Amino acid sequence: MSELLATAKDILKLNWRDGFTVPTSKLYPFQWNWDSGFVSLGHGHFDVDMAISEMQSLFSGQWANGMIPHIIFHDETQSTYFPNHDFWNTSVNSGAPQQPKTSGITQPAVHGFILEAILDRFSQDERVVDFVKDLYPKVVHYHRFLYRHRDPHHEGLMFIFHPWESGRDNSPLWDESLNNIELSPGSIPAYQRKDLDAADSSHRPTSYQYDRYVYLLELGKKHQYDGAGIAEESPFLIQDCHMNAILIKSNEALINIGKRLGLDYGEVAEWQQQSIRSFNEKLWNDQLGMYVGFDLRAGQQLEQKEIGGLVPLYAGIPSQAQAAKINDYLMSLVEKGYYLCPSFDPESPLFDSKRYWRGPIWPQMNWMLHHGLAQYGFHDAAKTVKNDLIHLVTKLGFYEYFEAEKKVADQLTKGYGGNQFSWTASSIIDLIATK
Ligand code: 9WN
Repeated sequence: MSELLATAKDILKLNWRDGFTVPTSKLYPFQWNWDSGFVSLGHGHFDVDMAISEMQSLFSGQWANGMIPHIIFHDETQSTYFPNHDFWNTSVNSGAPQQPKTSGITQPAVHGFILEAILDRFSQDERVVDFVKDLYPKVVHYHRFLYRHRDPHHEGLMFIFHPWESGRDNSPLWDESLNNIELSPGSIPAYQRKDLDAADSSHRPTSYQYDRYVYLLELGKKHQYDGAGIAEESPFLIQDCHMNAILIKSNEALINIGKRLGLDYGEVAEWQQQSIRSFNEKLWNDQLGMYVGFDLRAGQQLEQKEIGGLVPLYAGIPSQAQAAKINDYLMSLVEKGYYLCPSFDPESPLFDSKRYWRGPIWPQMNWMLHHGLAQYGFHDAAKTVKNDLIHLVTKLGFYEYFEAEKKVADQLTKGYGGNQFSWTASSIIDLIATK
C-alpha cells in the first residue's frame, strides 16, 4: 500500500503545472473541469495549498454567466490537443474570459461536494475556511447557470448538448442522437485530431463520432454557447442522470456548507427540492432497476444499463428499495466474472471492453460508487468497488481506465488510455484513506 501511495503522490506532482494539474501530460495537456475536482481531493492529503490552488485555478476560467468550462487552456502555446482554444473561439460570448482561454461547454458539477470534503478535512484551518467562503458564491453561480441556461422548461433537470459535457464522452447512450446528425460535405470545418498521437486508436472514439462532436461544438458556437437556440436546434439534447445526480449531490453539499458557515443557501434549497422530485419522477426505470437519462429531442428515456444510472446512489436520491436494485445489478456483475464497475452493460451488444466509455472501469466512478453504496449500507459491494480498483491499479498501473472482464484483465500487463493519470492517483489516495 505504501508503495502504491508513494507512486500516486509522485504522479500528482509530475502532472502539477503552475498552480493546477493536467489529467495526463501527453493526451490531455490542459486543466479539465471535473478532473480538477477529484485531483484537488488527492492533493488535500499532502498539501492543502495545492488543493486550494487547483480549484482557484479552475474557477479563474469561470464565465460571466457562471459557467465553468470543461477545459481551461492556461498554456496557449501548447498545441498537442484538439480542439484547442482557437477552435472554440469563445469570444463569440462577451462573458467568456479573455484570459485564461477556455472551451465553451461544461462538465459534471463536482465542485460543491469537493469543497465540502476539503472543508471537512480542514475545518480548523482558517485559510481553508476563507477559501471555501470565497469560492462558495462562485459555485452557486455555476449552478445558477445550469438551471438558467440548461433547463428551458423549469423542471429542475439540466440538459447537456454535447457528449463531452457528460464526462462519459463516447458512451453508447449517445449513439442514436449522434446518428441523427447527417453531415454533408462542408457542414463542419476541417480539423485534425491529436488524441491518436497519444493513445491507441482502438481505445478512442471513432472519426464518425469526432465529426459529430465537431458539429455540436459549431452549433454551440453559433449560439454563443449559452443561447436559447441551443435547446431549440440541437439534435443532441439530454437530461443526463449522471450530470443531474452530481449537481444534486453538490447542491446538498452547498446547503450543508451554507448552514455551517452562515452563508446564504436559500436559492440552492429551492433548486434542490424541485430537482430531486423531478429526478425520481422522470429518470427512474423500474424495468432496468436503475436510473436512466431522458432524451429531450426524442421525448423518451434512454433505456440502457450504464454507470451513470448508478451514480444517484452517491447523491442519496433513491429510496432504500431502489438502491437495493442497483446493488443487485452490481452483485450480478461480480457473479458473471466482472471487476466492478464496468461503464456499460456487459450484456449489451454495444458493450466494448476496451473502448473508452463503452465498457471499461473508471477510477473516479468507483470512488463515487464506493461512497454511495456505503451510505446505503451495501458494504459488500462498497468493498468490492474499492478493492477491485486498488487491485487493478496495483497490477496494471495508474491508467485512465481498465478492462472489466476478470479473465481478460488477469492476462494484461497494463491498463487502457492515458498513463500516469491524475484522477486515478487521486481516487486511490482518497479511497485508501477511507474506511
Ligand atoms: C474530452 C480528461 C477528460 C475527462 C473526460 C474523458 C476525456 C476528453 C477527450 O478526458 O474526455 O473532454 O478528449 O477525450 O472522457 O471524462 O474529463 O481526463
